[in-house]
Amino acid sequence: MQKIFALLLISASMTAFAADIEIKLVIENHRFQPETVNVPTGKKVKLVIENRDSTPEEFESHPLNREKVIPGKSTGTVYIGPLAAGTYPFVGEFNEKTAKGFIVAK
Ligand SMILES: [Cu+2]
Repeated sequence: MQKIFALLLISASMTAFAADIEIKLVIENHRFQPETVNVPTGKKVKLVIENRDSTPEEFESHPLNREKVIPGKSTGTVYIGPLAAGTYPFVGEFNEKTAKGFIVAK
């Protein structure tokens, strides 16, 4: 039991140092806010995505090779980068018509 707790502490502190910057996104009414997310090139970025809708959403980006289901009324974390300069689209796969945006690295 104590061993597990120690491992949890270690992984928690590693996570804290894993990203250079943290950016918050909100999902509301099946849309992302903001829809354009500017990030610096060459940095690890932690996206903290709060889903305020009551239904689940899946953050999905093929160019970033990321996919994460965020249940309704909860928050999920997605790590991206370091990125080269460019525009990387993402969608909410469960509501693709409205939930979409871009990560812009520059
Ligand atoms: Cu998917």
